[in-house]
Amino acid sequence: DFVYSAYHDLNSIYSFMDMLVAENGNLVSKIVIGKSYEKRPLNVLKFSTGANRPGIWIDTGIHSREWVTQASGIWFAKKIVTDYRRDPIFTDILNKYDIFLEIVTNPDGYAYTHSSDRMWRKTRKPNPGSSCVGVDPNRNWDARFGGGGSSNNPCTETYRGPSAHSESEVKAIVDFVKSHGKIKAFVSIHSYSQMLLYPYGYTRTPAKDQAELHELARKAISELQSLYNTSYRYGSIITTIYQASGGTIDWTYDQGIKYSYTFELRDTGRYGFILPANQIVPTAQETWLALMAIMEHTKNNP
Ligand code: 0X9
Ligand code: ZN
Repeated sequence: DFVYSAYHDLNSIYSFMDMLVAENGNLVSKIVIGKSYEKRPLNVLKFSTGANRPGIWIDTGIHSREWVTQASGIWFAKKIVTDYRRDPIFTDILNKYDIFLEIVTNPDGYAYTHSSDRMWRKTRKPNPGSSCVGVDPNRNWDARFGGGGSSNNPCTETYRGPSAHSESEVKAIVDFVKSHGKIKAFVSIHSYSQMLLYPYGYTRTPAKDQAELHELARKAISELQSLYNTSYRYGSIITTIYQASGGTIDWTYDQGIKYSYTFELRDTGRYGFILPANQIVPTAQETWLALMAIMEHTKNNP
């Protein structure tokens, strides 16, 4: 049986997905939305109970070293198949919305964190004219691409890449979101810092839905804190963490997806990216409560 309280390599996570689909075929399917630079499949789990539904998107692991996020994504997948038809509030959500979950959003980077460098963050595409490898996939989106809080130097951790959507891992999500056309909430999960963030990262100009996004963030983190008393900060990216241009949720928000959020999961720096495995399940459990608040609000405000 799959061990949720341990970290797993890429093959093990991909096997988990196939197992989940094999055991819950009427609820879960696997969609391949593209290929990584190193030709790995970009797998998305689709949880669906009917045709033509609007969608809720969740991604984990776009930064490969943030291992508690992929591990939490696995736990969410299991939680979804467990709670459907058991938890009435969740059942109502999944009777109205499809959920799309990309657990390993940067598979080349994730494989590299196991094989070579546990602290690898970026993609693994070589940069012509540089010996430094990779692009920051959270600076690569067409949301004031090239603006403040992103770098044009391939040797930095925030290198934005040669052009917006240059990374196939990013472009695959862009194409998916555009072709789906009915994604109503988009949650991109990082670690660490214990924050729940909403747009914008590229400007201090408040998002037009700032008041609603702020109030929902407050509600979501209050649910999160209720389980293990973990405290979170919340607010816009630029006012709460730092300026970051070309980020995922600034792009999704500007595409019209109002409920666009980014989490920074545990901890606040004691262990940082190397969070002990005994914190995986509690982190996932508390985060799920915040996700439920966001999904329920999305459902109630169509
Ligand atoms: O710098 C980042 O990309 C994020 N922090 S992390 O330590 N996970 O790398 C924060 C950026 C805020 N998120 C978005 N701009 N979407
Ligand atoms: Zn990150």
